[in-house]
Amino acid sequence: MLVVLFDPDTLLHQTVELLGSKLIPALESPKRLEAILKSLRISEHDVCTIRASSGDRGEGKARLFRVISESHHNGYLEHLRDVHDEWVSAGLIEQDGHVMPECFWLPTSTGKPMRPPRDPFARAGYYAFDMSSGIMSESYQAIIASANLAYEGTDMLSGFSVNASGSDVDTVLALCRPPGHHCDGRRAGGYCYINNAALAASTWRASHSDAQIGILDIDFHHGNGTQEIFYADPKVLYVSIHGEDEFPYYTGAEDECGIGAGEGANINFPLKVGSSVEEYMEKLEQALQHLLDFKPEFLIVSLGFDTYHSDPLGHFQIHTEDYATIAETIRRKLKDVPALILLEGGYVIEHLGANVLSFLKGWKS
Ligand code: SP5
Ligand code: ZN
Repeated sequence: MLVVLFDPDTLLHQTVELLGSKLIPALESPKRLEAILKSLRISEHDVCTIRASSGDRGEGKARLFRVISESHHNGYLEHLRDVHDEWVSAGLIEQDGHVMPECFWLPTSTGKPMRPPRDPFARAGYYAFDMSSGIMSESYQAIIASANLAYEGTDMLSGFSVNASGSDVDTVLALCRPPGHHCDGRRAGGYCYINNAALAASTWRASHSDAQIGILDIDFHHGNGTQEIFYADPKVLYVSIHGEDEFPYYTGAEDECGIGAGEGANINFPLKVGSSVEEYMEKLEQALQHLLDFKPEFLIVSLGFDTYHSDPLGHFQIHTEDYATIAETIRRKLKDVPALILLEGGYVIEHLGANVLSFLKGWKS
């Protein structure tokens, strides 16, 4: 059985970004989820609504934060929670303003370790790597709601959760926003603040120690954050298909294979801008074979719809019906593995709903 998870608090985050050289409303907007929800409702798909902000304020929440802390620095998490208020108190912005970084941390020859500046203005660039990760008054609430969907979804799949409707749940689609795969645990970027895939892997491990976990990243962009977090980890296989030399520009090459014990457990498939669905499917088959050989007991899919042909941030020739083929191919290859599907990017709002429905149709066929 497939469950779709949603938290209304994820709609609260709505910020700005510097795209090219223009400051605009971020393309990663609440309208994306609203469009997906509308299509799911019309098609009479059940959507299970859960809230991170209500109900369990005790042990459950503490456990969520404990698991987030495994892959995210405490100073970074405190920054996400506090920096907007700090900017308002310092008179840098009004309550409805946005925290944006000015200057980023650079590696130097001084030998000095990275240390967060106390000044909240300077700190914004210490905990970010680009200018598409603004922070507004309700960002943190949405970020935690998004992360909680990954966390609860994983629990459902491991038969752990009080929310589980039964042990026959083998797939969860978590309608996460903001997305996660660009966050490396100490920097926001590419619209991402908490790495939901890393959080899901940690959650699974809490009840299945030593588990082999597979991550398939099919957002148009390379998941630099997920790669970074698991780069030395032999138990997590990260496989990504993404636009070659596209954002985030400095990662995603074929020769990035993991390090130390993790060598071989990171596989990148950069694909030329403008690639056809046939070229895409060829890479997908290869990616899936690697995952199958790894024998994961839990599969995380970082699913982006910015591979869509007319996406403003992606450049592959993929159409709505192709998402059914992609999903069916994944499912056929890894059929008995419980799967958590996490929403990452995808910015053509008018077609997002249809693309999600197409993917779900293929997955269930
Ligand atoms: C989750 C996700 O899909 N994040 C992607 C964020 C991409 N943001 C930067 C895109 C830059 C596109 N190139 C602009 C060139 C302007 N001349
Ligand atoms: Zn993307």
